[in-house]
Amino acid sequence: MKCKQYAAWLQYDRIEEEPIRALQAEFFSSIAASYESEVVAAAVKELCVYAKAALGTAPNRTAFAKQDRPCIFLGLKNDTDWNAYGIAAEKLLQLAGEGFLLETIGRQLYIIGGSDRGVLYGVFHLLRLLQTGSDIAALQVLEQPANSLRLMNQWDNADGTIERGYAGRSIFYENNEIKADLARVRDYARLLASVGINGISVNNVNVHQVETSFITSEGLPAVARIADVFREYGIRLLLSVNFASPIEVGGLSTADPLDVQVKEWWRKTAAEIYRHIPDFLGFLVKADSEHRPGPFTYGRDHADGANMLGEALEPFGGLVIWRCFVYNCMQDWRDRSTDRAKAAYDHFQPLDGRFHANVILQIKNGPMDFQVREPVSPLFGAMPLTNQSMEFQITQEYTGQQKHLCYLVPQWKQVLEFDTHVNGPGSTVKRIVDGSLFGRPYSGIAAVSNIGDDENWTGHTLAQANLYGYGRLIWKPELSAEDIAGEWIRLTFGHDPAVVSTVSELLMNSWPIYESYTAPLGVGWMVAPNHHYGPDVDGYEYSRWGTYHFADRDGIGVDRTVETGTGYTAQYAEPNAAMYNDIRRCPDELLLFFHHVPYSHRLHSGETVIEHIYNTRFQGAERAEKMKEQWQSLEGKIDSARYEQVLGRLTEQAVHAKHWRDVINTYFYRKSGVSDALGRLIYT
Ligand code: GCV
Repeated sequence: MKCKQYAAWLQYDRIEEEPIRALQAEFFSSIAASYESEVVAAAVKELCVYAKAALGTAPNRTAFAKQDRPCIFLGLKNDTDWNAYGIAAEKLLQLAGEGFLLETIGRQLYIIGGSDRGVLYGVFHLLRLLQTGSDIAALQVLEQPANSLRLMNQWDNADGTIERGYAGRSIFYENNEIKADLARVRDYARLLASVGINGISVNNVNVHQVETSFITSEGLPAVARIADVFREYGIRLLLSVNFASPIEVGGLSTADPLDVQVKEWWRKTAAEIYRHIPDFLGFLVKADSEHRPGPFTYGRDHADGANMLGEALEPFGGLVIWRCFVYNCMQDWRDRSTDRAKAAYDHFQPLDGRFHANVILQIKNGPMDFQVREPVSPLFGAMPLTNQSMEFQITQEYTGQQKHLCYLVPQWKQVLEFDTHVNGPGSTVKRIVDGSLFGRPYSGIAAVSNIGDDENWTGHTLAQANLYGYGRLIWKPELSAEDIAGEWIRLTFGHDPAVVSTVSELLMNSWPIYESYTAPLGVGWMVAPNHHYGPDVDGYEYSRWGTYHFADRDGIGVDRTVETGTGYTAQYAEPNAAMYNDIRRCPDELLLFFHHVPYSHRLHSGETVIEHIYNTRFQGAERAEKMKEQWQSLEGKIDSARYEQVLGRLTEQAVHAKHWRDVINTYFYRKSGVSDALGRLIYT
């Protein structure tokens, strides 16, 4: 029996209200499927798991035929004359691909998918509805996912470590091998499918030696075992590949993308991959970034590199997902003209129109690197002739490493809603990454996973909300962060109103609270080098990474204006360019990202910058302490294992927030010499 932490949001708690349980049990008395496949089998199995746990019943599998008895019917849009069962033709017309229809007619429930994945998503949605209070006798739901690619990126290494992982070791690998027992991977696939994820890359984008050989005939049989497990849940496999593979495992002397032998090597490699994994989704590539090999070595550009791989995968329908996280990581801090934020746009925008149809550029949400606050990357929408996808980071590298609570759905939501204006008003990021703004054939969203082999998957039990929320948001970006939180809480902890409202408040306040005691006003970093946990204001100030705040005795911030700064603001379309460029109109929360200002500069909020720094650090630490107390009010309402686990994390957060407060306040007091107007304790 797996524990509650492990079950995450698939608790399937027994329905206690007798009439509701009896009604659901009636529907669940039999299941009939008009289509058989591995994925439909997973859907049926899920219904049975729910029936056993929540209703205490075991459904009969019956032959698919019209009948008068209560029944759940599963099938594909095109495999049955659904009109004959009473389903309206116009509804079926709206159904496509991975969408689903849930409809109750009398005592029969229909789950119809545009494909077998659609059926599976329909089942998980049904179970979500039943557990959050919907009436099974009155269901009328039609859903289509907004994004066609809904991807998870693992940064797992074959040695069992996870780059930027905060929840234990890899569930995929140990001792440089793929684990013999993939039961936990299957459980992960089930969790991912339950929120609509349909593709996963299973190795770190920094592809080291062992993982480079995953694409060889020796490596592929083991990788195919992972693909087999994910396939059961409709999830297709991607691999991160090493651009220098032709040299490292192919015996060639070059990886030049225009070299005939190199092209041939990749073509043969692609054929070999598809022999082992016929539904392989494609390659994820980090090239010419942070010392990873790439086309620059041969005087070629990113289009040359990506297209060469695109051509190799094309005959098999595979995709190349090429990351835009490309910048100079050997910068000289003395050089004020180079701006890391400009790099992705500078490298990629001029290549618009040159990428093959099966190449997608994967762009991090911000121009720097997953900070607690960044503007949206100006590359979104700046390449109308190119497929673009979003990269979010669920793993909390810069947002408290799953020791601090930081519910990230509100941040992602803000990014997706951002209006780039690239094609006039309404050119939101969500319409760029779902492909609709420019009619792109491939598009979608990926995120770096936050799971490991910790019993609760995510280190901090409440960080499960980020994994859940990511899937739900990218399926339907119209959902609010609060609604997603509410769903997750009910599914995870049940319906006690005190639990629902307290946990919701904790989640919804957590991002602003985390921001309020860490780096201020969008300036970023101020974390300890390498591991990135905890404050070190100058930790990166004189380093080669291009991540500076430029604080001196008079002021702080990065001048990215056109007139006196790096000119980064010009990468945005109007009116965003002018808004960010104008110190009077730049939003407070991003002020220091765009402008270097004196500490006495007055924000729209009415506070000066130094007052804001002190005030928010004091408030942030206090609010972190309060979060712990709020959680303590739930003692006895949540099982002790999860209660204690979260309490431990919130206790650590409260202590650590004070450390952040004091380090930042003292730093700025020492730099500026400005005392706190309210006379609070700042260490000198
Ligand atoms: C996988 C940041 C992280 C690195 C990560 C890199 C990337 O720099 O600190 O660990 O490497 O981003 O996204 O490629």
